[in-house]
Amino acid sequence: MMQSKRALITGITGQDGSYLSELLLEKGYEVHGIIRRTSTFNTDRIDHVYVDPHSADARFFLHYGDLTDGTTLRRLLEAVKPDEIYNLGAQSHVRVSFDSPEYTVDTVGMGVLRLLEAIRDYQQRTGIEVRFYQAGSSEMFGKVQEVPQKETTPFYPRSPYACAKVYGHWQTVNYRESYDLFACNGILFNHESPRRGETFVTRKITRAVARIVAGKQKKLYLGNLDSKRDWGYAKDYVQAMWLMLQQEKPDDYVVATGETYSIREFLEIAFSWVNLEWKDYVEFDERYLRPAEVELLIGDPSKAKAKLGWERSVSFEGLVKLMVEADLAALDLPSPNGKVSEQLLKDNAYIRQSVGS
Ligand code: NDP
Ligand code: GDR
Repeated sequence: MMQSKRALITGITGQDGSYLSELLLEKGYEVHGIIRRTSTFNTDRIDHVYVDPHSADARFFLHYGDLTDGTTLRRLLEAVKPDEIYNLGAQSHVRVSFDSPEYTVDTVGMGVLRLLEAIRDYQQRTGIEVRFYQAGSSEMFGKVQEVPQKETTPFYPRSPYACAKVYGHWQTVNYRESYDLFACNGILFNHESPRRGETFVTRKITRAVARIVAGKQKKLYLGNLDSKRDWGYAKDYVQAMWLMLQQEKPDDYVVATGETYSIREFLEIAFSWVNLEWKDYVEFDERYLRPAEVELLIGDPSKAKAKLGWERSVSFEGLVKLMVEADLAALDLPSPNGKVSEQLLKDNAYIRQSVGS
């Protein structure tokens, strides 16, 4: 019988980690994830795929570790012996990276180096190839140099987070070229879902819409409404990560929709889906402004389309509605068109738990 492939995922408890786990389990992988020890449970997004590791057919395993702790990363690599590593772990909030720059850079930048060093030693000693995916970001493009942004567009990072991602990007390229590692950078533009963290602007808006409808919230405080983002659906984007590691040669890819919209446009669609006018509810709070802002992101996904055969499956409007509906369903409110799809309820398993608590 063919041995199933083994994957090791950092950031498995995050939005992307949860969708990637589902995808790899569907494909027959044995999935190992690194989680951080926390005083309360932080596994809501993956509880539905968790099975007791004692059961004979268990293919999903969690291990304690941290990207700031290189010794543990090495030990886990030796113990798990993965075919593929997906490095999704990060302090991923851009605004927060201005408040905690050292920690952010240690996790987002140095964390990549720690993993690459561990892989390099492991591969040289055992001769076993470990394929590596680095979760790069459109934030690396930062201040506009070229539109749309593609793989060859120069980086101009505008936050501690983005600077650290640029560092991780170039170390990944450098280890590929220096030590012949199968290492890929995905340069992913914003991707959202019902499992998106509650403090990112899209989820903050869709969650507020549902709470306003439910009478649980009166106002929504936001910062800059003029910035524009290229927003896609997270479930589509984890497919691209996997595809990158299945190619003959390692390479770097932009993953994006090729469309851009402002926060205002997001607000417009989200509120009008429940027949509300966003201007009646949204207030400005300067606390949500950033010392330096990324004004415009729009990606060119043609390389990912041509080489990986990757395409998005959900439009911008479809994404906004899907997120609003999921947040309505989480509060047991009906969808404006009277029914909520089964897939949406499945995606909603996570937010049903977190919203009520
Ligand atoms: P999330 O913020 O939802 O998840 C981040 C994950 O990283 C969580 O599992 C978190 O664990 C974990 N983590 C945080 N700090 C550490 C640490 N020190 N050591 C180990 N793990 C840690 O992010 P997303 O799922 O949205 O994003 C996944 C990756 O893709 C990130 O690297 C992000 O920067 C990058 N990215 C995301 C984009 C997006 O639009 N979503 C776009 C481009 C790149 P815990 O649950 O314990 O906090
Ligand atoms: P971003 O996402 O910074 O693009 O990073 P976020 O949703 O935080 O901000 C998008 C834009 O919205 C503006 N904004 C606000 N943002 C937040 N979070 N909260 C607010 O109240 C608010 N008001 C306005 C921001 O100024 C910004 O212009 C995300 C993260 O997932 C990164 O990890 C990832 O690398 C990039 O996407 C691609």
